Amino acid sequence: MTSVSSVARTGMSSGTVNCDAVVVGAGFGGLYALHRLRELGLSIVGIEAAPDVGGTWYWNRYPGVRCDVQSLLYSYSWSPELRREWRWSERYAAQAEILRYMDHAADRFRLRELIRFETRVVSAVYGEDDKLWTVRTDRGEAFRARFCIMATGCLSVPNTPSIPGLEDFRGAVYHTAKWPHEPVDFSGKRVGVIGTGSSGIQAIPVIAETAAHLSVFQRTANFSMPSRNRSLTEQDHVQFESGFAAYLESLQHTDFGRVPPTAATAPVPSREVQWQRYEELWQEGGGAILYAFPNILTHHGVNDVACDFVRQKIRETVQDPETAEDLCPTGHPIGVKRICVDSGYFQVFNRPNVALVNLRKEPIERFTSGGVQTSARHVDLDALVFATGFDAVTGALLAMDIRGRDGLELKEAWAAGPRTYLGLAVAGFPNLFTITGPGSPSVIGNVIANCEHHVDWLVECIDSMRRRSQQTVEPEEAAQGEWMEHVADVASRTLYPEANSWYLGVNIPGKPRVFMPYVGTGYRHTCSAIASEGYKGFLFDGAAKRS
Ligand code: N01
Repeated sequence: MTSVSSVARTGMSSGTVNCDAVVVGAGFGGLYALHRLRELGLSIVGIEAAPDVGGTWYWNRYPGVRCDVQSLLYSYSWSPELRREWRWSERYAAQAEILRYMDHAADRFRLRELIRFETRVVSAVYGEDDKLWTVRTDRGEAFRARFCIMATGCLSVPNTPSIPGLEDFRGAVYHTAKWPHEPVDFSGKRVGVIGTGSSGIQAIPVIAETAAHLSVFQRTANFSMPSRNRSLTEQDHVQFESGFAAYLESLQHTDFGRVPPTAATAPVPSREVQWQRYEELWQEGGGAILYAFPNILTHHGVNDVACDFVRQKIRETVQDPETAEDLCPTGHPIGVKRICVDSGYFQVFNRPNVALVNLRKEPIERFTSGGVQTSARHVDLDALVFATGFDAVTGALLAMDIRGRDGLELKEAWAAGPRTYLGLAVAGFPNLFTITGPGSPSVIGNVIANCEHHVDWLVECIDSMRRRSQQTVEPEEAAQGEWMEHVADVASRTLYPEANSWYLGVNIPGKPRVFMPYVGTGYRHTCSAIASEGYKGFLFDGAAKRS
């Protein structure tokens, strides 16, 4: 394999740049992949569309944006130095602090020098003759690499729904996932926010503080728990550090965010026992209600009580009874859409300058030059905020023209929905790895821990190939098929498929309805076992049979 310095030599010259690996994306997964692959002695090029590192945290700068996983856990675990040097200030870090952390990590490990910024990958094509990928960018550059690592993120392609008349609207238009870098001043403005997922629920209370009037356009009422965000104390840091080894160990077999093996046989707790536990968790803050009982995401009876509990909290919080009812989620179990964690979301509807527009009662018909026309009335607006989410998990992968063996297009291979082995590799696409790909736990649980695991696994695989002088690796179709069946089977035994969530892709018109994340247990054990059994289900130096 090429040495690091040889890329630097060929590096910036015109024509094709040769390297061992291209890493697409400089978010948490991409940065760690660059670090590990360089440690392995590979020559690597990172390619990132944004002007700087951060991935989704670079783009999502909307008011109120912060992480809904506790900051001490939403951190890299692989570097003791980084852990010692960095002090999170709050229980749930705001976007600016997360970006500072990522900046620091990129500088600390000299990762920026490996990355081409403001460069977007347009295609990646596998060459049968030389067994190399040619990766082309929108700057006209081409990179020839043995390995192609897609660290393109699960939530990186914003979704703006097509609603007639948007071009007529004369006010300012924003999207939470493409927020301007300069401050946006809503004071004195009549603002409309469309969407009440995690982004909308975080943005709405903050926008309400300055806007003259805020209209919240809600299609589906959502479950949200209070964050009870607060400053972290020295004691918090000491306590976390003392439990860190145990935390790392727990990651190996954690059920965090997934359905534990005990779910099927777990007893159904009484309503009183459940209610008491939910009250404790409500007071504690955060999204831990999903782990309160092993069967909360598999058993309707248990889940229903949790839903009742949150609905009661909404009714207790929101003074206007009709608004409270409109804000009560009814059509889906709790937790099967990503649970929201908020700072004063339901309370905001008690403000005189905030109104809920229930789109189930009065759907949007069109935008006009001065606002939004629903089936019942015209809502006058000076500014419009889309908090309408993402083409999640597969959006960024399918936005590139990726072609594997025999010119097979990824779009074609995934026409009926994404297919991977372990969420890490795709049959017919040798040496292409996906970090947090569909079919992996990806966005379920702590995405940084998942990124680290995926990178560690693929780096070990590449290293083992190097030791064996193997040139290509790809999943066998049969192994991939079995894995995808397993992913679907596990999801079907839960309540997850009962909501029209982005986990299923249904928020994007025409996207196949396939449950994308793996919500089973033992994922890490499975990946390790497959590796230690000689990468069972993977084929080295040979073309996999395709059905
Ligand atoms: O997007 P969403 P998001 N007309 O898809 C509505 C992560 N995240 O950006 O539910 C009217 O959840 C849509 O309505 P419905 C987190 O994983 C993390 O909020 O489809 N409304 C919904 O209310 C999260 O899950 C953090 O009926 C329309 C909203 O828009 C993920 O990102 C912070 C519509 C979209 O909600 C996505 O969250 C923020 C239409 N035509 C986000 N189309 C952290 O804290 C869509 N909607 C880590």
